[in-house]
Formats: sequence, C-alpha cells, structure tokens
Amino acid sequence: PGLDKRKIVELWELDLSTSRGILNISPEEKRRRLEIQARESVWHKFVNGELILKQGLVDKRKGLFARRRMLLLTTGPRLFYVDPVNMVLKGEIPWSPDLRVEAKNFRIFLVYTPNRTYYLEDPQSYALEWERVIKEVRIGTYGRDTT
Ligand code: 4IP
Repeated sequence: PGLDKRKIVELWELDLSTSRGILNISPEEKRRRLEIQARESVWHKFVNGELILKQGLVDKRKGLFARRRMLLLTTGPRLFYVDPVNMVLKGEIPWSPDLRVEAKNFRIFLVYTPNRTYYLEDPQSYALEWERVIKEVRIGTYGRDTT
C-alpha cells in the first residue's frame, strides 16, 4: 500500500541502473522480479527468460563509428545488446572466466574477452557501476582470481 504500480516500476528501474542489492536476492525475490520483468520490461523478450541485473544505453564503438545499444546484463551471466530504435537483438558479449572489465573514467569502460575488446561509453556516466557489477557477477560465477 502507498506505492502505486508506476512507482514500483520506477523504483525497480532506478535499481537496475545501479544494480544496487540485486545480485544476492532470494529465490522468492528473483521470482517476483522475473514476473514484473516479464510483464513490464520491453527488454524481456531479448534475454532468454533470465533476470536482468543491470541495463543501460551505451555507445559501442567498432571501427570509426559507435552504435547506441541497450546493454543487458543478466543472471546467465550473459551480456546482450539490443538496437533500441529497431528493437532488434544485435549480439552478445561472450562470457568466460577470462572476461575482464575496466572503467577508464566515468563514461568509458572496456570489456576484454579472449577474441575482442569491447569499447563502451555510457552517456549517463554509469561506467563505474558497470565495472563494479560485471566484476561482482564474474566473481560470483567463477570465483576470485588466484593469479
Ligand atoms: C558495425 O558498424 C556495428 O558497429 C556493429 O555493431 C558491429 O557488430 C559491426 O562489426 C560493425 O561493422 P556499422 O554499423 O557502422 O556498419 P552492432 O551489431 O551493435 O550493430 P558487432 O555486433 O560485432 O559489434 P562486425 O565486425 O561484427 O561486423
């Protein structure tokens, strides 16, 4: 009571921009969020039924040009990117124990994979959040580095 549906969705979306407290949720909370996501999120159809841990628009640079994409980090873990204008899934940054992330500043962060380095720029300056949450997911999935 007190919070209408719109408010709840707004709070949930704010939470998604920073991923605050979303990584260690109970199975019950996960189910509840998946239900809301399936009902309310236009990105749900791209993520293979997984829970979105963080989402945000980023400019993904390849060659001379950058393309604006909705980046979706899910529980897989997976990192999908969607063309937000045409609403088409364009690809996925492949996860592996070798994936690394590094924020260069508030806007630019790099995701290193064995075959490619992804140059990403967050126009909203959430690059440090992306770095933090991708690191957390990596450690949560594959454990801490021993090297
Ligand atoms: C494209 O450049 C886009 O950046 C593509 O990104 C990218 O594919 C292409 O690289 C690149 O050539 P133009 O749009 O200027 O042609 P997106 O798929 O997000 O649209 P990925 O997905 O791999 O970054 P190639 O080398 O993958 O074709």
